[in-house]
Amino acid sequence: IFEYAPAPESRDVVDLKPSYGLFIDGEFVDGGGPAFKTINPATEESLAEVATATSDDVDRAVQAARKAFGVWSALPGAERAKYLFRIARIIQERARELAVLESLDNGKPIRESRDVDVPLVAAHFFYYAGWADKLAYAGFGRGTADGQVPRPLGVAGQVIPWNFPLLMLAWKIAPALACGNTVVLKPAETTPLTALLFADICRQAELPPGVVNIVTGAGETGAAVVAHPDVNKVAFTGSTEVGRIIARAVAGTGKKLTLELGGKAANIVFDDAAIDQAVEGIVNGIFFNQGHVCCAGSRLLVQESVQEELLDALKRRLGTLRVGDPLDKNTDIGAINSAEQLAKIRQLSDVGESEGAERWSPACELPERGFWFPPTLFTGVAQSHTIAREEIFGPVLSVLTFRTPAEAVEKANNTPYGLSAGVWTEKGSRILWVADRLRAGVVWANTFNKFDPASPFGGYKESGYGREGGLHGLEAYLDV
Ligand code: TXE
Repeated sequence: IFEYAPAPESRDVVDLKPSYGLFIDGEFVDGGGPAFKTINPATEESLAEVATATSDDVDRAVQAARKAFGVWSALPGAERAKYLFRIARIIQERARELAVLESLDNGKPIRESRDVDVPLVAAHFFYYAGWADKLAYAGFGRGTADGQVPRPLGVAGQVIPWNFPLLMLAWKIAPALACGNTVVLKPAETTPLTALLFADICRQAELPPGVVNIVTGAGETGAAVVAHPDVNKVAFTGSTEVGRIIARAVAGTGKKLTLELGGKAANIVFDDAAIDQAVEGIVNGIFFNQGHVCCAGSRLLVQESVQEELLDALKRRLGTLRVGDPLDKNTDIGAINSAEQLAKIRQLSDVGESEGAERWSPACELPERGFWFPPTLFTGVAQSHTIAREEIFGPVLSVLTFRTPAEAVEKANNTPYGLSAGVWTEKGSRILWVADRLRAGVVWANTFNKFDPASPFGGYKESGYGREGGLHGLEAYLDV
């Protein structure tokens, strides 16, 4: 009687339309560019046609946001909070619809979109709703008594990637609105659908028109948002390469900029770690969301004396991972988001082999149609190997070893990135010693990929600058 019979989550909960427009000034409107298809990466079927915003469309969206800024920024914080709380509640009410649509468009397992992405999205709106009426007294100025007043920046242009379409939207939109800014957001071209569903939620919440505008399209649309002279703040999450282009485009314009770029995080396992627990953390670190995670623990640094034991346990665990239908509640690893990303993962894995690392995957059957990649381990990886240096952004783990804590820190920091890291040890003093020396924006101890809206997130070095989340996340959207 305790048998668990998983049923695929039904796509019927989603009311998919054949085509979607842009969301400007509270209305869905046509785009001037050619419509593009967004596909289900698990089946390669087209889900819908989506409009491309031209620079004229982006201009309309920015003008709508500019007009709305006057109204929105003048509202008392408590009034803005009401809208954000309302949005958070509607996200909870429509959680199933959001989770299924996210899994359809992105390929991630429903267990993740349902239990991680969507709850965190709601949590971000609740969290920043709570800040909206407290800014003046929270260190952003102490009201008018001493002349310090926190001010919103104006129109925020936000460009986000495809790996956490809804969550990245929440990280960007919730703090911006709490501070009194208005927004023009461009979702990634392979995952535009949940941003458009979010636009519908804004309408349902009766958010004043123009406060949130969603423009869909590819890189050109994103570039038009970034370049628009009436945009006061740019927030970008995506590749380091595009981050550089945006930093150049914004240089000298007076626009504020935050960048959240790539990563190559080390997950460091010491010989006194609880091995079973570390194995779970390693699996979560690199196979969560198919490894499409900027803070993924893509380099395993294991102390030499426990390497064999750990790798044996890890391989046994990888043998239990289920790869397949993202809507099946039993699935651990879903589809790779696009043909391009799959080609990149394949290419870098081939380079790993040709440079001399040893490749291993458990026996697993992959569906015929769609974009799939098995969980993959590379052992015998040297620091000079491409797969130890470049972000693969897929379910591929590179294993390196170390002997001393100092060597672990040296290797962990030997990367142009600095977004996150993990440490596994039973010694509290060692956690502090290592964490103090790691050049990473987040260090997890005996856990990995833990997120909390109250906790700032962001990188060192080529992983970008600025922080999102928590009190620090508000700084990006305020002047004092
Ligand atoms: O990223 P892009 P891609 C890494 C990851 C991945 C690689 C390439 O390694 O394999 O980047 O992914 C918009 N001006 N990350 O090509 O191009 C684009 O339309 C303004 C890490 O998908 O950076 C999309 O909305 N915008 C990352 C967004 O930028 C432009 C998450 C991101 O796409 C633009 C994603 C331009 N010139 C990929 N060109 C992370 N940090 O989590 C493109 N865009």
